[in-house]
Parts: sequence; structure tokens; C-alpha cells
Amino acid sequence: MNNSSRRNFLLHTSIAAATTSLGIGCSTTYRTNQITNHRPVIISTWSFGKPANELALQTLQDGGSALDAVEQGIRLVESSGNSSVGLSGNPNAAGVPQLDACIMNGPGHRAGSVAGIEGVVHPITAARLVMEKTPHVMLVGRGARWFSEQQGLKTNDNAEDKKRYEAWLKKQKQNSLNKEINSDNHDTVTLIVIDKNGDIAGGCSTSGLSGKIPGRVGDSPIIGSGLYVDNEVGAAGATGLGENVMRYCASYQVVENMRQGMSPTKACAEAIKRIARIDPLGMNLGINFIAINKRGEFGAAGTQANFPYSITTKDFSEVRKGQALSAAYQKEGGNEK
Ligand code: SD4
Repeated sequence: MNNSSRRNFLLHTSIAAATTSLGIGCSTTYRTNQITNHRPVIISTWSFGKPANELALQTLQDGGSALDAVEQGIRLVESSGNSSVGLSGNPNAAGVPQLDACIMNGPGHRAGSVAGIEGVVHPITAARLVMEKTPHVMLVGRGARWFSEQQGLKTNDNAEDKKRYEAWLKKQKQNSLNKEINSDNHDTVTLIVIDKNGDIAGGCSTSGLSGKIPGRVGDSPIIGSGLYVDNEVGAAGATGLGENVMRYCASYQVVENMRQGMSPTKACAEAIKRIARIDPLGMNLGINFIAINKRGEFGAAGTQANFPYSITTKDFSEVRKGQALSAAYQKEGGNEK
């Protein structure tokens, strides 16, 4: 082989290897949202994520980090009157909103989380402070509240809880302690940012399932379940029935699927299919995922139709539908008043 044919051989071999590892050129038909040159990219769950994405983008443009962008975006939803995020979230069976949140930063692979916290206006900030100011990853209940107060976070023990609880109870067709989980009574904000350098951060915040038994914690504050960030590969996050996510460490699985070369959409869909193959509920899981890879490609999938997710770059900001793995329809509920 002369020098030039050797150069060509090496070039073609490395392109073939690269395209194989990217999943390009194989016969799959899933949609890849390729916007590599558009970094930063911000993705979040549901349509109410769009203004949060836009604030996250603004935060980056003002010189903030990906982590700052995640925190600011999620804080917006936490104080927006959303019925599934923040203190305006629907109460638990004792009439109190109990909140869960987590945050994760790709560089350094650090994470913080709070669960079952009461009366704290911005649980996402509490989660960030757990990550940054303590040697721990997760604080729960009264300890999480105590820590938040020590850190000077705003609290509000809403005097109207009882009234709101009664109004909410009236709307329920069944006892709130019923084991049956209604897939229409929840929505979580999960928001992931990849900055222009390819660094990734993500966060999650929710009041969880309305009418839940006090002390119930869902997937959202559990690293690897409601959220996972791997700065080498990408990140994924969940919304839906936490019990069906956390039994499978599902966001971790989505990221591992991307590590194997799947596109973000396919990674979400394959994680769901794998769960549905094992689980007695089959596709009746009520779970949805968003994902983004290191190149800024993104995607989403859900067990049911109508999973809106929000996607924002400096060139566009819009709500799209994730790939539906069944025809069953889910209602978007979290921005209802
Ligand atoms: C939970 N996963 O607590 C949360 C709720 C949710 O869309 O995401 N709803 O189970």
C-alpha cells in the first residue's frame, strides 16, 4: 500500500468506525434530532417546560453555568402556580404538599437531592445546596427542611393547605389512599441543559402524586431513576408514575442505551420496551423520558401518546411530541389551575 492509499484506507476505516458507534448507517428508522451546531440545547418535560427552558437559555447567555441554568429554569416552574411542582402542587393524603427534587452536574459527577420536604419554596435550590455545601447526596423530610432553613431558603407553610386539600378531595372520584394510581394526577418538571462546551447538568422538581401517602417518595429525587447525567455520554430524565420508573433505574438505563450508540429517542424507547417486557403492567406504565446526548441531539418517548416536551436552542424554542409506544392517551395536567 502506498502512502496515499494507506491514508485513504485509514480515513475510511475511521469513518466507518465512527458511523457505527454513532448508530449511523444501520437500518433503524427512529428519528434523530441532529442539531450538533446549535449547542447550547435545553430540553424539559411537558409544555410548561418551555418558559423554563427560555429562562435557562437566558441564564447561559448572561454568563451562568449549565447548573445555574437548570436551577433558574426549574425555580420558574416551582413558583408558577403549577399543580404538580412547588408548593402550589397538589397535597398528599394528609393535606400537605410534600416535595421532591434533585440536581446533577456532569463535570465532577456531583448530585444533590431532597425528598418529602415541606414548606420550602424552591426545593431545587435546596437540592443544589445539598450537593454544594454538604458531603451528602440526599436529605429527606424534616432534616431537609432544617437544612434549607439553615441555608436561609425561603419557606412558606401555606395557611390555605386545608382549604386546598378539601377542594382537591372534592374533585377525587376515589379515596386518595387507594392503591390505584391515577396517571392524570401528576406532572414533573425535569430539565436538562448542555452548554456550548458540551457540559451537561440536569434537575427535577415535583410534588409527586397527588393524594400520596405521607412519606411516599417517587423517582424524581432518586439519582438514576428520575434523572441521570453522565458528562461523557449524555443525560436523561423522567416524568410519570415514579413507582414504575424507580423499580428499573430507568434514566440510568436510557443513558446506558445512548452509551451503546442509540440515538436519544431510541434510547428512551428501548428503555421503556425493556421495562414493558418484564413488568406485569406491560405498556400500561404511565412513564415518559427525555434525553440528550453529548453532541446535543435530543429525543423523548412515552408509554402513551401525547407526551409533550419542550426544546430550546438559540435558534428556536418549541413544544414537540415524544415517540408514543402505545395509542393510549395521557392528559397533561401539571399546569392546570
Ligand atoms: C412521581 N414521577 O413522584 C413523579 C411524578 C411525575 O409526571 O413525574 N409526574 O412519581
